[in-house]
Amino acid sequence: MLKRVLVANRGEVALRVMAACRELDVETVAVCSTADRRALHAQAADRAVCIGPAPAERSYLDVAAIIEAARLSGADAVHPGYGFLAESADLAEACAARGIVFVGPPPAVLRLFGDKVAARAAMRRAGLPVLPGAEVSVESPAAVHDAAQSLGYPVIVKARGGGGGRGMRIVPDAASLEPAWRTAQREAQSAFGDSRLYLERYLAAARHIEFQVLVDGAGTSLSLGERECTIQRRHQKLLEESPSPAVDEPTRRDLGARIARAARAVGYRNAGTFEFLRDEGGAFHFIEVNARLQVEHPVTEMVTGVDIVKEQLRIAAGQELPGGGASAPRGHAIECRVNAEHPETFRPSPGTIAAFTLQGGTGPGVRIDTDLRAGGVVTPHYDSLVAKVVAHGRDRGEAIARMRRALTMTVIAGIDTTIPLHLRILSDPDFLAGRVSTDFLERFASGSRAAAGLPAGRGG
Ligand code: MV4
Repeated sequence: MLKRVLVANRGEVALRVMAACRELDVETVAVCSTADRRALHAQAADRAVCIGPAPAERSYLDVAAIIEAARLSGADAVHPGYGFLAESADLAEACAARGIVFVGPPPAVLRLFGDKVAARAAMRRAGLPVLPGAEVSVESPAAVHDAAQSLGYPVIVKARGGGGGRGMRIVPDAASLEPAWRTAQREAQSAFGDSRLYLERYLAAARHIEFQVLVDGAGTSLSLGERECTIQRRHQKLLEESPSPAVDEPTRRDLGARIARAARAVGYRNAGTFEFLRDEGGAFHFIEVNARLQVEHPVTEMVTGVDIVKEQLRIAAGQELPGGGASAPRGHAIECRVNAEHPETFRPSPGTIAAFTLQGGTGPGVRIDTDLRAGGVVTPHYDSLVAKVVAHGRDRGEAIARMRRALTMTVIAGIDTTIPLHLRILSDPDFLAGRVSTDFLERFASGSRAAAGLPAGRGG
């Protein structure tokens, strides 16, 4: 096994990785910025190294600082969590050059899936049904128009070096193409340092469904089924569940096996998520790969019983997965992301936690992953996710009932959180019937804004 793992992250995910390390008797090293000296993750590790000032570019995103902290602390592995450097081929390469194990895919795989156009081409060659799109980054306006025309409107413009929905622009018609293209190009340049774009046909009323897979160093894979992640606001997921109400067991087995084959074909190792859109006719279309642990991994853990982070560490240490290939879901799990945000306007709400209770976790089937504590501070410097409440039940109805119990019995005072929004979603008739599509929150939020006397349209 690994001896000492440096956790190159903060917040709840840093604690989650440390929990897996403790179970495996692996020592932990935290890194923190000066803004996080008193953060729980820095105190929960066997030791902590301060790696720079509050801005993430100078701390959690600084590859050289992470490598130096690993060297200083004698860590033999780095787990990047999610976000920050989780999909950084540069970090994975820097680790390899120092003989440090990177807990994630090899650098070449990170580079492949970091380029969304190359990823689409590779996955089509590997036999996955890829959403129709323009595979080449088009330079001239005329060529862009031609590509969009042949795909058929509406189309969507995405950043080739992006992912996760940042820098995306929906284009309803030819007249909107050029302004959308220019805006997306600017956004992509500032967000990813890469202004290259690509086009896809836009699926308006789809469901966002992603498949979790593990692959060990010998190429043995384990398919862990899917997560339904359709309820998103501005491409930030709010609530996820597993299994998806829109996937039956034959589809799960078939797609899971094809994804595992495609992953092996490109030398994939460790944990990965393959994102698909399911259209109204029930067809699945590949869109991208997340080559990392994901925020919503707990719903998969709840229904499969597999500890994904422990498996990541085992795989990184050269251990093999058990055979069997796939794991069918047991019951149903839902995750609500609790963000330090106003539940109607989504304005960030940093501050000091005046009170915090975990009584929502009383009773079976509930898991709360969080770095909150009474007296703790939510800083404005980083992502606003402060807790994940996950509920498991024998079926979707029981999972929903347990989630409502858990959210009602969880008190977070001193900051605004998205808990009230979750409670409303959990009693929405469409949600209860499993009738969700990508326009769910737009419709839902505009209704609730009207009810709250706020103008319709963009929040914030
Ligand atoms: C799309 C799409 C429709 N058509 N791509 C959002 C996150 C990113 N990983 C992929 N996303 C989408 N890509 C095509 N070609 C719909 C989404 C999408 C979405 C879009 C608008 C509002 C809510 C959404 C929720 C999930 C997915």
